[in-house]
Formats: sequence, structure tokens, C-alpha cells
Amino acid sequence: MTGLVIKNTGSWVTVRLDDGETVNCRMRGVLRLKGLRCTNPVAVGDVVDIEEHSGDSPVVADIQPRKNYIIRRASNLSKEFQIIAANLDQAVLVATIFNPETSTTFIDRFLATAEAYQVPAVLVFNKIDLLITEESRQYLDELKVMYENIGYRVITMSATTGENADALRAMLAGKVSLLSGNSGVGKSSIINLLVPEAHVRVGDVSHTHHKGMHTTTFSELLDLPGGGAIIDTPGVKAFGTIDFERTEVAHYFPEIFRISDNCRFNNCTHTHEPGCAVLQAVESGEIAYSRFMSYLSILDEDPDNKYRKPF
Ligand SMILES: Nc1nc2c(ncn2[C@@H]2O[C@H](COP(=O)(O)OP(=O)(O)O)[C@@H](O)[C@H]2O)c(=O)[nH]1
Ligand SMILES: [Mg+2]
Ligand SMILES: [Zn+2]
Repeated sequence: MTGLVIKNTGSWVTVRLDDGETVNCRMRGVLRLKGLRCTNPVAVGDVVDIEEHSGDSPVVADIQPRKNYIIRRASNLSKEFQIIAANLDQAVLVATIFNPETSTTFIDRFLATAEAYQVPAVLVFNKIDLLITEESRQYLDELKVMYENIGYRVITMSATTGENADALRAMLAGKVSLLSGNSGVGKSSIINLLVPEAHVRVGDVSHTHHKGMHTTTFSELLDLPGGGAIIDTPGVKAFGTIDFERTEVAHYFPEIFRISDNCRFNNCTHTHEPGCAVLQAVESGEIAYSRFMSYLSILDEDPDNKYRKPF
């Protein structure tokens, strides 16, 4: 039998079978071994083969090949990885420009990581009802235009007033979307708006179990009324930074990559080289300064990097 993993608590996975029935399954030991450096070999969104055993709980026996998946390090310095979700149609970043402010660096890292995973990314700026000054609304417009010019879809909305909620619904319809974003940006509020019966707690870390001293958060796939689903990953701000190859970082900034065709050297890092078309485009404003700064900040993580910041 095959089914879709709709919840993963770490020790159990909930699988929805083709007939709609859901079953809680254990994981077969050998699957754990396959994902040696992975704390959870099975993720929400996975299609799995299960075996039923009389008198015992069903077992996830195999995972079907994934279209894509998102991973993160189990902890900052850990060598172990955690698969956050699999088989995504898109990754949605919920951001706010006020209360709290999501930095453009955070947004750009998210977008670059999504590019690296080949998952289409969408930006949702929430809490637009809070933007009462002309400057703040102008800033939002600038960000929207900037990201749209690069090729990303941008929705501006308010979960509180419901403004533009229909645009969000249309964007999610029929797709499996991962919902990410810093805490406090309104992810839970958005989920409640879309799936009222989910009753996700707002202003709090949702879906947490307190078992003694351990706090476990789990991912869950929630069906949308109009078709499609969102994957909620409480406690996961964004996907983990993958280990970008220094020479590849520019590939994940589409507008930088496009222009880099015109750099004099084909191994140009766009940091100091003569004849660098990217540096020229940053200077002329064709490439947004904030985007270029985000690009540099990812390069900066490379301990071997030897470039000098040009600004
Ligand atoms: N003004 C305003 N507040 C919002 C909006 N969306 C969420 N909030 C508030 O922001 C806080 C955090 O929301 P929550 O949904 O828990 O954010 P999460 O941490 O991303 O899940 C709560 O107090 C919400 O009521 C919005 O669109 N406008
Ligand atoms: Mg929440
Ligand atoms: Zn260059």
C-alpha cells in the first residue's frame, strides 16, 4: 500500500492512504540506516510504501523517489540533517516589513536556497494593515517591484483584515506549498485564515508537545478547502543554509547570474575583478544593492574566501 506522509512527530509518521484513511506508522530500521546522517529519513510530503502487520502497527517500508526536498542541519554545527519536507510545488516565505521587520538578507537567503533546491519561491508580505506611514508603504512597493523584476511572485496582504487573502488563496490553489518565515510574521494567523478548522495557536509556538523536559515540534500537511495543501513546519524559520559552493552562489541569484554572462572572466566572483558586469550593474542600480549585499553575505560564510568587499 502507498500513502502520503501528512505528519511526522519524529517517532511516528501519519500516512494518508489512497482511500483517505490515515494510519500511524513506525519506521523500519533499515530506512533509518539509509538516511545515516539524517535524523528523520521520512518527511511530510513523502509518498511511502507501508506494510501492515497483524497485531502490530504498520511500518513504513520504503520511500518513493522524491521530486525535491528541503533539508536543514539538525543544529547549527551538527553534521546531521533533517528533511523538512518533500515533493513541494512551491515554498512560500511570509515576511513583514514592520513588527517584526524581516531583513532583506533573510529573504534573499531563503530565495537563494529555494533556487538551489529548485523549488519555486513566492514572497508574501503580511501585516500591510500596520503600514500607516507613506514611507513604509513606499518601501513595501519598492521591495515588491524589486522582487517582481527578478521574477518572483509577491503578494502583499493582511491576515488580520483579510485584505488580499484571495490572491493568496489563488496562489496556493492546487499546489503543495511549504510555509516559512520568522516567528511573529503571521504564519499561524494565515493558516487559520485559510483552514479555519486547523485552530492553530497564534502568537505562540504551535503544535508543541511538552513531554517532561523535551519539546518536540512537528511538521504537518494541512489540506486547503479549494484543493492543494500547505506544509506547516513550526519552529523552522526557513530552510537551512545549504553548503553553497563559492562559485555557485551567483547561480542562485537569478539577476546576478544573468548579468554575469558579460563578466570578463568566467570564474568571476563579482567582488573585485576588472571587467565585472555585476559590479557595474550594482553601481548603475540595475542590480539592487540589498541583493548584492545578500550575495556577499553568503560568500562571506566561506572560511577560505579571500575577496575584498568593493564597497
Ligand atoms: N496587525 C496585524 N497583526 C497580525 C497579522 N497577522 C498576524 N498578526 C499578529 O502577529 C502576531 C504573531 O502572529 P502568528 O500568526 O502567531 O505568527 P507566527 O509566529 O508566524 O505563526 C499575533 O499577535 C497576530 O495576531 C496581520 O496581518 N496584521
Ligand atoms: Mg506560529
Ligand atoms: Zn563578475
